[in-house]
Amino acid sequence: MLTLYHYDRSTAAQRVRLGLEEKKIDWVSEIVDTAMGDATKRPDGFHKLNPKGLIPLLVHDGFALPESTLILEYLEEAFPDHFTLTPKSPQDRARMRLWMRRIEDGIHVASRTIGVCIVNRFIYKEADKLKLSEYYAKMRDETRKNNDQINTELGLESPLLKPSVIAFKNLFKDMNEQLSKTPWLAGENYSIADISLVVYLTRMTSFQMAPLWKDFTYLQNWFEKIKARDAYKRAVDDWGDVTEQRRRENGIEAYPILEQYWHGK
Ligand SMILES: N[C@@H](CCC(=O)N[C@@H](CS)C(=O)NCC(=O)O)C(=O)O
Repeated sequence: MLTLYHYDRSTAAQRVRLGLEEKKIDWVSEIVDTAMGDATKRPDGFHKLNPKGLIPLLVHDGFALPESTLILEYLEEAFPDHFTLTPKSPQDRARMRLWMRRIEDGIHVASRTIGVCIVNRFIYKEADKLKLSEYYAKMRDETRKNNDQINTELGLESPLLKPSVIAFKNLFKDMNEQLSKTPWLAGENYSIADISLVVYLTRMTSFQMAPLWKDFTYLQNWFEKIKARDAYKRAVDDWGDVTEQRRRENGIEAYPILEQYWHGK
């Protein structure tokens, strides 16, 4: 029995759903969506399973595991007879892990900054004030809390936004270069590295930022190839994104500033 606590548009949840769908593992869905600034959406005892209070959280036969990239690695090891998403050669495996390391080395935080500056700040401003202060009181990660507060207050003027946009420019450029040499990020095989990073293409595209990487043709072809997979449809498209319209509209408005930041101006 395998349960995933998650919600529709979370990039970290999309990544785990992609792994589950590619591997064709049966799973049960439990929605925990606190992202509108409402901590009451967590079921009782959730913090015992994941002290950070974040999703995704996997519970497999009573074993609770947070952290999306670790969940993907766990699924590889716990379900060895299913479709494999880990290459065989030690070099490709190391390259796969290097790509996944980028997420924890700043990309996930940069993605949150961009999201809060463009969309979540408006959601928080409309949220129930009492609920929002409870939400922040329960947020364990002080850096996340500080960043959220700066980004909510300053939006497109936040000093954290430009470095976040540049972090994506560097990531996408590096991915494009790798993909000019090999069909997948780790090498010859589709792996959890591709799954782990494709969700940021989905997210940044939802802000209508794609013209910024129009010259990264290898990256674009790779994205199209993954989007055409059945698993992507089931893991990403079918779950949708309740904030899709806001992402599109606010993204279009923010574009001129994002473009300046992208070019280091
Ligand atoms: N490092 C964690 C990050 C998890 C994370 O940031 N989860 C976000 C969604 S992408 C979340 O739970 N958001 C709820 C909230 O912000 O209230 C992972 O990879 O699983």
